[in-house]
Amino acid sequence: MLVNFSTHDFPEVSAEEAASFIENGQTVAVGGFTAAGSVKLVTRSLAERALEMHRNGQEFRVRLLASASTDAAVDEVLAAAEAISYRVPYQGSRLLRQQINQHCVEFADMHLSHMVPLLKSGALGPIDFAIFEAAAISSDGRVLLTSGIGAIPTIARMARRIIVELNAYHPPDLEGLHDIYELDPPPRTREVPIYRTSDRIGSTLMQIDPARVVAVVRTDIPDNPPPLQPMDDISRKIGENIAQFLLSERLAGRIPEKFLPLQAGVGNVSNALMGTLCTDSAFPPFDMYSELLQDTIFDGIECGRVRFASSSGLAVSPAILRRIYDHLDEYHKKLVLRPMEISNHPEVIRRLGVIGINGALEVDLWGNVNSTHVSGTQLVNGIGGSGDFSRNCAISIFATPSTAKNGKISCIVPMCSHIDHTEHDTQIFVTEYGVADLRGLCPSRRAKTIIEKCAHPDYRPLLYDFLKYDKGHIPIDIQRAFSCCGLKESTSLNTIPCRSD
Ligand code: 0RQ
Repeated sequence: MLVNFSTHDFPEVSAEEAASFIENGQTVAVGGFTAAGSVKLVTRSLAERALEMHRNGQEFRVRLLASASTDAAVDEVLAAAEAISYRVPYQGSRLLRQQINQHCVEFADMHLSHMVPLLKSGALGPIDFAIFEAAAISSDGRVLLTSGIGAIPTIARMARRIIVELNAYHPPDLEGLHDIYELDPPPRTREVPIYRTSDRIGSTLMQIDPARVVAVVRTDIPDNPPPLQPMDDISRKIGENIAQFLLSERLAGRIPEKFLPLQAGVGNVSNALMGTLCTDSAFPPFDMYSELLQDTIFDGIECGRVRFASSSGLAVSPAILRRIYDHLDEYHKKLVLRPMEISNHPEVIRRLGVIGINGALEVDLWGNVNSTHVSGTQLVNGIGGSGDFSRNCAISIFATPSTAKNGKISCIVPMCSHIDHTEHDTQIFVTEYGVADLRGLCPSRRAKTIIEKCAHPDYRPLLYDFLKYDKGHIPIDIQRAFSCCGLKESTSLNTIPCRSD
């Protein structure tokens, strides 16, 4: 067990004092992965400091680096104080999204697997402060991390100064759950020796330079991710369609008897469909090799359907996190938390033959996917790790309801208004209507298959109409795809009213 933290080892200060060290224009890198293990206190004080300085007519904004989305206490609170000038690589806050879409905050949308290599290369600039959460820290700089890891090992090593939120909510017997491993930069990068989901290759504690710890702030606040919607009929049907498809792949010998590890993306649909896979009695037990784990996976672990889960964060509700912490003895055998450099590493995803299941805003007839920008312009969250998995996994699935906004928008469109995942990186599409398996199909066959298997019946005639054009390998009338029905604002089928309303 880690040597207990002693107040004599590091300067123990209030959140206000810690925030007062940070200057306008500095680069602050925060730890955690989604709300899991996110910073919760110092950023609130930083926002208050920004507001105070703005009231006095002074500039105060920081460049904010994170691993993924964060607790509301980071993105939402700092955005409300107009204290963010720049942000990478992924976000999930409503307010920050608005500021990004209004050009008030510069945001670079990035594959999560690119974040750590870019940090190490120096391309994102120096880091003035790393702020991250710990369950314990020893005087020689050994750190027990909490429920989310993300890029913490790298930002803690690179930052000039470190602020630690020592959060007593996370129990000391978390020790053993983490597998901390950092890769050397090129050309010295070695292989990542993970051959099974449960392999551990690093250390259970993170080592930092204790001399750079300028503040320790005590807290006892639990993680508090935004609540997910309860499972609805559409998500249940999508989950059933995925389960049936994967079972038929196994029957055909394309998935081994013992199955392949699964990855599941972020959001309501993903949480719901994993709930279906975890409760479908016909579905065999499986492993998760994912970047985050949402609530329903833990029902699967507890009933034995999920054998082992590897992730960079526990993106779960407070009730599920409590359940995990109350049964840590059991979870130590079934769960590992890794840095995002490893959870999202293309080499491991490819080697393990992961089945990737991610969400989409819209999918086009040729197999391109838009996961990030409504109508091609308005950012929702970001690409996150969806591309890391879809591009490198053995079977790539994109799942979406066939329509959005109460049926007023088709999620199957003639051509995506923004493309995150190209036709070359996608294979299988699933909606509540069925499964379109595009592997090995030419563009025309892809288009017919997607309409037939996945589009909402109300939209099928409109979509079939686009197939009348027959010029070129990808036979799409680009002019019409982006300006159909004379709607000047239209960038895709999204804006064509389908029903009488
Ligand atoms: O809007 O929130 O206003 O109701 O988009 O849509 O159907 O609830 O789906 O929560 O599963 O999220 C692609 C955003 C789907 C997610 C996306 C509107 C819809 C709703 C959400 P409201 P749903 P989900 C691992 C991998 C990229 C990152 C990723 C995502 C809102 O899956 O961010 O996968 N993926 N990371 O009404 C206009 C359309 C729409 C639409 C849906 N065609 N046009 N609005 N919506 N389709 C995690 C990490 O990387 C950390």
